[in-house]
Amino acid sequence: MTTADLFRDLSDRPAPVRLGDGAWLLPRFACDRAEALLAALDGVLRQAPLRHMQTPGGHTMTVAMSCCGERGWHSDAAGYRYTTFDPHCGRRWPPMPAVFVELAVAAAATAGYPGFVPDSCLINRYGADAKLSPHQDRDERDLSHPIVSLSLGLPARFRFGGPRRRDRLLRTDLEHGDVVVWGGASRLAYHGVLPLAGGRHPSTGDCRYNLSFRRAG
Ligand code: MD3
Ligand code: FE
Repeated sequence: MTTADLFRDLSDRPAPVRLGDGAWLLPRFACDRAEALLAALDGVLRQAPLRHMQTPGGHTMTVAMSCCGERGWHSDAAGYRYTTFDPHCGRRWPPMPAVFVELAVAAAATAGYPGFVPDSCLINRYGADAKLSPHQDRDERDLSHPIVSLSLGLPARFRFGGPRRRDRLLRTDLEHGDVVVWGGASRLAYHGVLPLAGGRHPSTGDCRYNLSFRRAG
């Protein structure tokens, strides 16, 4: 490796940015693996197609979702829960690709969570105007495990606050290859995504993907 390669590798991966207590943004952490991650994602989505789930309140989510791993997150009129079978087809969720597990384990360790191994990956696809209203993630059995979130494609206007709904929301953009690790006191932070702005990304076209790696069981 030449000095120029070293310099480029360093500047390609800026230092972690602390977003909150226990929450770290790892800018472009996944950029060098993005094409392998997207190829693996394609394989998962052929087995478990994206779908617009129903909220318990009877609304249809604007974000299209699917899952892989031992457990998958599901929402319908009966509520939110993790399942070991895809309700859409009755088969197990597709296995989590090794490149997903490796990315999640490496990001968690970099952010100070060395024991983290995901058993679930929730896949969110944002088309034009898709959004996610502020919410907490608390359907996982043991909330001491962090959540590792990977953004691919078009940028998101992401918002996060504190453990109470009334806590002020801060805004940050999440871009292609960015990884955020949410643990500690930030694990129960309210967070959401503003409607996706239009545009085209060379790797994903007109959409954004978010993959969130969880230890659900
Ligand atoms: C902060 N997804 O799927 S990922 C979700 O961009 C979700 O699709 C968003 O919120 C997305 O539940 C945001 C970032 C994220 C994920 C989990 C968190 C932030 C979090 C859990 C606790 C605090
Ligand atoms: Fe969430």
